[in-house]
Amino acid sequence: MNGKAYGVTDPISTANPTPRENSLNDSLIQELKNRGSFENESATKKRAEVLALFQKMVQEFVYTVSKSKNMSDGMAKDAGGKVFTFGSYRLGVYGPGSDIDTLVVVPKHVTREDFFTVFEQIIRKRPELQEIASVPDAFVPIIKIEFDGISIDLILARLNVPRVPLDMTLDDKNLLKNIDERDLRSLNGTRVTDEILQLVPKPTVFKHALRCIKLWAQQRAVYGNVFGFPGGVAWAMLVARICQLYPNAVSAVIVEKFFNIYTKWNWPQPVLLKPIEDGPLQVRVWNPRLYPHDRLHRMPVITPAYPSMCATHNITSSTQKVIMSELARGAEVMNQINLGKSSWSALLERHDFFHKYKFYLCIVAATTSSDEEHLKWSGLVESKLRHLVLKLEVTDGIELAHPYVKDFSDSYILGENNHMDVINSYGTLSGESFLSTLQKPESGDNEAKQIHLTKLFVGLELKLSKPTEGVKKLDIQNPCSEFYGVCKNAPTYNEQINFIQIKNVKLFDLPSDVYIEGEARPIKSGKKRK
Ligand code: 3AT
Ligand code: MN
Ligand code: MN
Repeated sequence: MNGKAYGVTDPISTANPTPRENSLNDSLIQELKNRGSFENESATKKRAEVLALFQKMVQEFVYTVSKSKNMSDGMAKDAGGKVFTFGSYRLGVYGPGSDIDTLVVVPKHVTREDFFTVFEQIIRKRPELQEIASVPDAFVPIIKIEFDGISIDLILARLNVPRVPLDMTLDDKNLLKNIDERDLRSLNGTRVTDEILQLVPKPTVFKHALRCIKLWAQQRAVYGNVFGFPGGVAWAMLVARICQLYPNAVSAVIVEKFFNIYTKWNWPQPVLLKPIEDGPLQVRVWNPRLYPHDRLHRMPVITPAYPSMCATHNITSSTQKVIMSELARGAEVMNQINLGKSSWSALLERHDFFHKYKFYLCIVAATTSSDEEHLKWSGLVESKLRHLVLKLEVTDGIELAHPYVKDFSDSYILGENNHMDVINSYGTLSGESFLSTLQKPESGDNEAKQIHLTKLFVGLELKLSKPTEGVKKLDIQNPCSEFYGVCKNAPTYNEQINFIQIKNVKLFDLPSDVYIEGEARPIKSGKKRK
């Protein structure tokens, strides 16, 4: 150890790894490799080259704008401009399919409009450009591109400084003073990931452990902020805290302690990587003593960079139960792995969401217009699903409302069919015979009238009713109509083209596409399945 203390408490153990732990760690890395978690060297080298090229392009951009504002050549060159990264690339946990999340930092005299005109033109001139989509009016304005086979997300932060030199860092919170809210939001991703990496004792140990936990969370369907589960940054902070507590451990041990510690964690005690700091802005910093709203967070995981926020405010009572039961399963499998009775692949086994409930709700969002319109509508419905879960979990007779973390989508040519017939059939096994008579549109097939559909699932666990109460029928009218209301209240909702429906689907009537290749459907039988 280098003597530096990490985190808000002393470490639990500073022990070095044993030979057994080292060999367990080797088998973990091998398992990650087998599952394609790592990208090959040449692809990784290419990412670095593309980023170096973008650094040059950003300097050209700042130079061009500076010159157009009558700066001298020397001043225009000194104005600088710098690219930073965040997301999985910055955290070192990217795989072959990952994008590069890139932050472009520019001095004050370069505007956001310049970004979407001058910089966009510089990108468009490059022969490596394959696709480009700009969304200047998004919450976080963004340019999304495909460049030389790599997806790149580009966002902008304009700082209140005259120059952005190459050795600039973003850790100084005074940089946040007197800047636009969009610039603040854009800076946040890089500031948080940079701090996380500063706050772990051994970055490589952290990265490999995080790869394992991310894979585990995805396989077990507990990954995804919109659905009420931790997202990438939250899982990263959860792993980082364990690294602080065991500064000399190998990744395999970090994973084991991760399950051990979080199954026993005294929630809602927050997970912190360092003490929460004050700062120069008029913004709220997470503080449950001051803000009643913050007291509602069930499993708070707090971002280290000022202004600290809770990255897990979306967790509900149901998703907390699901997360806790997955953590318990993880701890149990880790025990077995330690006894030599199980393997890493068992830890990373796929979830059984579409096998384990008797009743599901299928939420169908449909659009009888363009693909783009449907993307907006289905995205909206998806972002509101948590509200339905929150209403369901306080409904009489419901023990648990478990949202699934992925959507499923299809498009059909409507032809002479009524859109309601399609929507009514969508999302069940019994509806599939009708749907199979419809044609799927070819790409570029824009003329024929199409219907686009997206389905989401919530698994329901019902409360066992007491024998004295008799069988009550479950009434989910209210949560459903409130959910319809929330979705249809959105300014983008258009009743001519947007539709929403919630249906009850029993286990054996679940549609085929929720099962992956090689996964057998649940079969009705008198005998109990395991
Ligand atoms: P991949 O390896 O790229 O799949 P990732 O963790 O890098 O995993 P993303 O590229 O989707 O995931 O996101 C990177 C960060 O960008 C995470 C989050 O801080 C931010 N982000 C992603 N989507 C949104 C969004 N819709 N609005 C605001 N911030 C977002
Ligand atoms: Mn990414
Ligand atoms: Mn991205």
